[in-house]
Amino acid sequence: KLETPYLDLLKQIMTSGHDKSDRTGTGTRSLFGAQMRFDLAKGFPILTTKKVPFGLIKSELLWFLRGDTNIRFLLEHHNHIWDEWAFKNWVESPDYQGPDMTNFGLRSQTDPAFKKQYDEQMEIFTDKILSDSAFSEKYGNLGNVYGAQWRHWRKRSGGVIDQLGQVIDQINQTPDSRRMIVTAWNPEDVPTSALPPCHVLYQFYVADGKLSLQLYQRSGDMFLGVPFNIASYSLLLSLVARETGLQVGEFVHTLGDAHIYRNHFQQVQEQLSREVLDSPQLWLNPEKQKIDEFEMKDIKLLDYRHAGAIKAPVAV
Ligand code: DHF
Ligand code: TMP
Repeated sequence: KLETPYLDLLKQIMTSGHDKSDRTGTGTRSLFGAQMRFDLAKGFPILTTKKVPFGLIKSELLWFLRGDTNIRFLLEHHNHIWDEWAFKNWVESPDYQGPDMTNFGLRSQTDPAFKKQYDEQMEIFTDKILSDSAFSEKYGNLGNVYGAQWRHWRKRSGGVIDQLGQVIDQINQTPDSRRMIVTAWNPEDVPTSALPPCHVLYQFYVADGKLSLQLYQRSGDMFLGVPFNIASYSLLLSLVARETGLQVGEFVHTLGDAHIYRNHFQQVQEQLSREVLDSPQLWLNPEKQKIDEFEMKDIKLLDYRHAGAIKAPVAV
């Protein structure tokens, strides 16, 4: 089955990972240096052992491809996966006058009274991002995250580089090139970023008429983030293959610190006990050729069967 490398890595971390404290105070079990390979010719590697919300993956990738870094676009698509990181900038700003939100991520998991206040403040915040453009300009922006680095990396001399656009030109013109790289890691921006990039760098490779992509991810939340990352990069690979007229090859996922948060252990056990199903197929509107032309309705999964969602708290 297509998702076996993922399930094997979960097991390996559970049995031989190092117990380690982490920035969020949650605690993890982790391994350093791991690789999973997915042959996209065999299907689309979205997990079947739990429901992975593909709509959220599509809108997040379209957001990156637009070069957008403001959560307003995500909220317009009912996508809340980046809310906490924008909210953090807001509640730490002098303009915020509401109840104290220090350490909201952990406190909202243990203190029901606080969680109520937090949910209220979050709703006020996201409503305001949608309704007030001046506010969203200031507090909806996550800084120079993926979209900015991929599509308009700032040059020292002024002007910008469209890294992804340039790499697509290279795939078309010099497919044997070993330099087809897009990097999101900009050391100058790391200190001011809401969350320094987790998926740091990716490289394309062409052989036998097939396009492959390898991602280097410095830090992987195996239960929550990584299933999204696998689907998201597999979709990116499929879109770039469409634009360049190549078949899809492999998605190679290389991880630095691959970890399972302690408060996800139970969910992981549940997931590993489930039956693995056949993966779905990806459908891309045949009338669309360029990555910038795709909209939500042009991207679909055919026959996505899964064993149902498993909820887990995200460490902020
Ligand atoms: N921080 C941490 N600690 N882990 C992450 O995976 C992570 N991911 C980020 C930003 N910061 C992060 C961006 N991607 C979810 C998935 C991906 C993601 C952020 C959040 C998530 O919560 N997924 C839930 C359901 C989401 C929903 O239905 O709204 C899931 O069950 O997959
Ligand atoms: P860190 O910056 O301290 O490594 O924390 C980031 C956390 O978010 C870490 O658990 C990895 C996780 N993460 C993913 O797994 N995938 C993602 O796409 C993102 C943005 C974060």
